[in-house]
Amino acid sequence: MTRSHPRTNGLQLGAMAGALALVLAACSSAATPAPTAAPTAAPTAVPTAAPTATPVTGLVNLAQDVKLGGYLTGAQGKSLYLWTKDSKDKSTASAGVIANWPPLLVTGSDAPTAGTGVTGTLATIKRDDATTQVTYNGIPLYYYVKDVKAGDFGGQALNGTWFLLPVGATASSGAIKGGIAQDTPAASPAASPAAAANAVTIANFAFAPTTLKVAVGTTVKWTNNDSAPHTVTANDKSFDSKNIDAGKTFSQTFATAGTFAYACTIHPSMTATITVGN
Ligand SMILES: [Cu+2]
Repeated sequence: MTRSHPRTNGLQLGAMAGALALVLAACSSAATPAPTAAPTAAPTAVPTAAPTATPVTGLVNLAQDVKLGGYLTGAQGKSLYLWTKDSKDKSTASAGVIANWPPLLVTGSDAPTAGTGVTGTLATIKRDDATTQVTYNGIPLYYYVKDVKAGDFGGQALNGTWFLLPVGATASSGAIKGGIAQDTPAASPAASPAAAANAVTIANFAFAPTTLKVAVGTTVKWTNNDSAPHTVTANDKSFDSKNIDAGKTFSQTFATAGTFAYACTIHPSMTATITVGN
């Protein structure tokens, strides 16, 4: 029993501690300020991609597309094009044209620079507006205004006059040659083997034949012989193949009479018509 005292004291201390705890608890619960929402880190202005220090003007590089192969690119990997209406070392693109097809320019005394894999001759020509345009093997180079990033080549085969350039494209005797799919003339109907009456071939960024007349109920079959994908898309949206990859086909049965104009959504200059009659 000699330990009863300390034990009693212990209980008393315990009770006191308990009371104190209650007071503290009451006190603290009253005093604790409502938790303020942790301040979210003040949004520090995220620096937009810092422009690369002095951009190299007139840098010509090489990009690869699984379908089209290698083609020349300029700033930020954007596609470069030739224009078949130009001639060797001579741009004929007016101000109206270059509004959509900005020339690849260099400024001051800069010389164009070839990136890895770009063999051939880079040089410059003076434009009528006194700017200096880069040429590749004598071919004036342009961007397409609707291409916004690397890998875009919406200008390919546009109007049948603008083409991407592979390494090795040349201008000779004044003529611009060697663009991707430029120099293979569209198969003339006479030269191609008698096509089935319900078949359309897609080659060299064109439909052949461009007009086809079929009976109601006919299934027309398109075959993409190009290395690039194309679509068969009705102007009235009554049919749409979506992308037809290289070597693939698309079939559409025409159950009602009428004339159906269609185009490739990727290359709007590719147009043709199916006439369905009895
Ligand atoms: Cu197309």
